[in-house]
Amino acid sequence: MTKIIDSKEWKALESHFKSIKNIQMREMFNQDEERFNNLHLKLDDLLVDFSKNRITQETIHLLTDLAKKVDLESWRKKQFSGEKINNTEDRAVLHTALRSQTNDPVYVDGIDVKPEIKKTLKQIEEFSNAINSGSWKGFSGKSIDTIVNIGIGGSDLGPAMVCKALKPYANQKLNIHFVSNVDSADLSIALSTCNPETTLFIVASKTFTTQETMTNAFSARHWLVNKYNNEECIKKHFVAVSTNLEKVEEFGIDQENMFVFWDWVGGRYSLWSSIGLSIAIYLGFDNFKALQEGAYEMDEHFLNAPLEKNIPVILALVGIWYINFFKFNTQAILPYDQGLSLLPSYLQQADMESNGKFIDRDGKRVCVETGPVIWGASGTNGQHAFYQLIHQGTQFIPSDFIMPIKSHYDLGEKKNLHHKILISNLLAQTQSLMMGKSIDEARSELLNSGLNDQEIEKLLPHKSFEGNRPSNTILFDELNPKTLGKLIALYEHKIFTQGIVWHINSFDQWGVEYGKQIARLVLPKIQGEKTTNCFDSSTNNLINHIKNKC
Ligand code: G6Q
Repeated sequence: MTKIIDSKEWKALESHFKSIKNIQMREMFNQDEERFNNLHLKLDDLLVDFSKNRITQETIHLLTDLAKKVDLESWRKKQFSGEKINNTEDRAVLHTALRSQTNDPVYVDGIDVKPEIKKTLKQIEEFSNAINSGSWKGFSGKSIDTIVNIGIGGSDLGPAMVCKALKPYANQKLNIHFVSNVDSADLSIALSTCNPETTLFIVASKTFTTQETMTNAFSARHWLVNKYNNEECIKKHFVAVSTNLEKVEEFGIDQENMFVFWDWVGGRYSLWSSIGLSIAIYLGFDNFKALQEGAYEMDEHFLNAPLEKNIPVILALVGIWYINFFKFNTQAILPYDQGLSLLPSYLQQADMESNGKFIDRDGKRVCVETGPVIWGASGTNGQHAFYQLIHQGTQFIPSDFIMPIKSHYDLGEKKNLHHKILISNLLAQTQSLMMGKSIDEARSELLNSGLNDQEIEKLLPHKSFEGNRPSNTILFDELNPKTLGKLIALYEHKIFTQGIVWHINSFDQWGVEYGKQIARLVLPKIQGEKTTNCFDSSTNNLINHIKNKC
């Protein structure tokens, strides 16, 4: 296969890059009144403005040519139809089938997966209804008022993010905790507010072997059994979400309290599966369904919209433009919504675990940069912390600003004041990052503030901003389940598209597996009596130092 960098599409982008790399966005806006109109897209209540990027319409044409060159459209079909595109694990990638709103069959190894999905959804519906109605009773006959989801990575981040984001839709009588860290502080703090008679533990683990999750699950079980002095209590207070029936039974959870999913659901794409049980309970099954419906609408858009008008494709290609041509290898996620404060870490996993790869689908070293470093925090907190570097640092950081137009909350004397302040901050940031402040503008500002010439000259370099700092703005009417579903699916497809352009498998995670493997090598040495000398001298000495202190 020809390397992507040798293709005529890549070369066309390289020469286009040379011609526009120094152009200021503010000039492009001055010269083209239609810039916003031409460089934004809408899908229902979602508006994505990508006009504040260092691109022209020509850039978009050339980038979509690149997407055609790598055959994005047929890869997209392969994914949705159940082909085993996760080639290193020989698995299909079908989180999209989990939220499909049609009865059209999807086959894996000749078997339609839809009936099993439907059956499991029914089980989730019945169970979440039973918890919410109070008909599910704990061992002492009391209803459940607290959910503790024990899981890590893909079995934690998605449900935790969604439950926090959609708290206004939750059953306000339910408390929910997400315990992921093997640090005993995490589980201990959660348990300190739990009543064993009214707490339900969801052990969420695809493999049911993950060290952190299983350690927490066994400790939670020990805590519960200690209170009741009767192992029978497990049946009423523990359920499992997993693909590993044998391990679930070994733990002592009844098969009928197990919610299955399948190897074709990747951990970081699993919130749509039984891993979303905590979501379905906390927000109610109808809201879980609405989340799925929203994602399905984005799936349909991704599958059917032409590449130039396709929101996930455009965001992916603009990302490629920065990573591979400008060499800006980082991306900030900046939600202006407190509920979405976990979105940066959720997307950090989704993107970095999917596209943090230097080996391509054919086992060869990639010839271009791949996944960027993803990070961020909710606005306006970030403004008072790291935005300095975004404005004036030596690195350029393409940033996604994300915000609902209406808030679920209102406070204070003046209606919607908080939210209007939030909105104005977002717009002020994206505008000033793009525009910057020229030396002349800074000078006249300093003059107006009454400084003398000497003081002005001293401050001028510090008070001017070169601007031209790129951002996308993603707005929606309000943060509801459907819209959140759309937003998550948008990023999933963005990640997929970039993976196709880079010719990597976005659906394996050998680095995570490696971490799981090496953790098991060190533990026995920490627990053992003898001095360790089987690793490098740094690791040996650190282990021995720790052992001396224990
Ligand atoms: C996600 C990764 C990883 C995984 C966790 C938990 O795509 O595979 O983050 O979700 O390691 O794994 P288990 O669900 O098997 O416990």
